[in-house]
Amino acid sequence: MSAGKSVHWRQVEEYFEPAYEIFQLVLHACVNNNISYIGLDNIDLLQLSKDGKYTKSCSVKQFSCGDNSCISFDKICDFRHDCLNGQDESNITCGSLPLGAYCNFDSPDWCDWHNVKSGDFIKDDLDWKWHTGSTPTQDTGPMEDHTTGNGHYVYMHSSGGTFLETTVLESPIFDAPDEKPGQNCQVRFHYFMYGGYVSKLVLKLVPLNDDDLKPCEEKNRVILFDKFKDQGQKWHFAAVDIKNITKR
Ligand SMILES: [Ca+2]
Ligand SMILES: [Ca+2]
Repeated sequence: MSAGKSVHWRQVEEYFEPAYEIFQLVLHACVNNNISYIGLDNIDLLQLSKDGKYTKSCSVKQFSCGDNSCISFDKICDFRHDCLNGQDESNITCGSLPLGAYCNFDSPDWCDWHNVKSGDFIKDDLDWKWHTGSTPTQDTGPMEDHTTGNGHYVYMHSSGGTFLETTVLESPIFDAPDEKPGQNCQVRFHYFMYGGYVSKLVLKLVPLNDDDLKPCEEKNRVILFDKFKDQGQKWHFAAVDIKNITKR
């Protein structure tokens, strides 16, 4: 480009109505001499929504935030605002989830998760505690919850107890998703394991008897996740697929 001419990017918007269900777009570029350049960047394909506004067309594996942006489905209802407008965590998007399936231990408190007492198939010596701020014993537990830093979380305290003490936190009963076999569920959570006495954290799937909803025996429970020993003084993220649970 010769001196004195301004050089800048231009934004172009073209409107069209595709006549086919499957289509491509091609951009042909020609330059008329050897000192011309054409650059391309930030190509966006939008679609006309029912309210007459152009919105971003997201892929089948993406969630539309409704503001011309898309996020992956695994960022929906994970307590983080990935859409600028917060649509991924809104009541419209997450409000239909069953209590206990979207739980930050802030509102409502335990979301139907509860402490278990020792029973036929379970040994339970201690209790989970609902808490905010740092744990009572200095330098062992979280300093704050993972959601906002000001909210609640639950913890169990293992130091000072007898060897191999156990405490169990149990979810409410969930219905299997009404989807095709092979489309797995996933459970995601944050955990904090710090301190010399912490030994083990295990997440299990407990199939229930169809007739009386009694939990199955220990041998038929499925270990989805397990972690041993000190994992450092920080919250960790876990995402675990739950396979082969669908309505019959
Ligand atoms: Ca999110
Ligand atoms: Ca929380």
